[in-house]
Amino acid sequence: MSKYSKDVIQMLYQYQPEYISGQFIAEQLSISRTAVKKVIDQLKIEGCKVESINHKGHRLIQLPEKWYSGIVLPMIKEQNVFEHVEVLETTESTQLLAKQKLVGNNDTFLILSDEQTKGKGRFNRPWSSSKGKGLWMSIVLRPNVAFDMITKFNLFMALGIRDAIQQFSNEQVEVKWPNDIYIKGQKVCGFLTEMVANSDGIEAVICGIGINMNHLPEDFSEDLSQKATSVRIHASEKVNRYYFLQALVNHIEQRYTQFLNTPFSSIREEYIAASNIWNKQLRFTENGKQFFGEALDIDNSGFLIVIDENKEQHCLISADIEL
Ligand code: BT5
Repeated sequence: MSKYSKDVIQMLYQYQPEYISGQFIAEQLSISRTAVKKVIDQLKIEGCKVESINHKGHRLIQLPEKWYSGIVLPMIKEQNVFEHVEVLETTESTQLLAKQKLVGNNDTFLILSDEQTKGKGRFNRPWSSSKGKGLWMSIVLRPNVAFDMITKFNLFMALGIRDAIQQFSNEQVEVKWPNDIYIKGQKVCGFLTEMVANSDGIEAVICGIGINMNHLPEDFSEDLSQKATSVRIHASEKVNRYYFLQALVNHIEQRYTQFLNTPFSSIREEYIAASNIWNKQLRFTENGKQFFGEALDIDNSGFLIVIDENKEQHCLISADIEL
């Protein structure tokens, strides 16, 4: 990728649907018109829909499929949640990178990668993050709250992610307490929340979100094919990842504000209604121990109340649940 492609695509994005001349781009970036033409030709080869008309100039007629930081940055900056954004073609894990990048500063930021080579779920389980198909990202926020608020944060994020997916899905999108989002019994998204805290409270919350976006059933590996789904499978058409990202950041911002200002009890009913764990026999794994039971309720603190086969009640803060 040319070192100017970020700037050129950013200008095309910011001026769309207007045309901008090669001369104007060249002047703004202090490069030659030939250099501008080269960059635009390259963007077209990469699949960007840029229309070029003599004496009018160039315009972006459709948001591309590929991630370009020149588009993600201005799009996300409009929403005021993150101070900076990093867009990568590939990385081991955005979560790992976010944890490295939060040290020594107090910034809020978002890291997005087109592919992860070592994506991780909870308890270090692998998270499949193939190139070009999904939304693999980590966000770092700095809520000025006590560290036991992390559970509550997770619950609000679940609804934010659910809201965004619901905007694109024709089927009902459900939350599987505490960390998964499902459509029709299959996992469309997994997320995890980690934190850095000291005795004064939380220094940073790192939330890693993995959403299967444009996968078709055959794109999943054999072990995932029965249990995973994508937004595309339940949407009317292929999902443009930029529009989805914009919606997601918007919903995250709303739920984050709600998290900072209201107790969990204010969304408890909504959370319960969005959950897919009621009235079924479930297998729970908590701290390595397994038992079968039924979920009864989620209390005002966000704990899951469960009754096991021996009629004993459990109050769970986190667990693995198999439907
Ligand atoms: C999660 O873990 O569901 C949290 C996943 C978080 C992934 C994001 S992507 C961006 C950021 N960077 C990272 O490295 N991670 C975060 P858990 O509840 O442990 O679920 C993991 C299990 O889900 C695996 O054991 C598989 O069975 C299944 N799985 C793996 N990849 C999947 C996929 N793409 N779609 C659906 N299920 C998947």
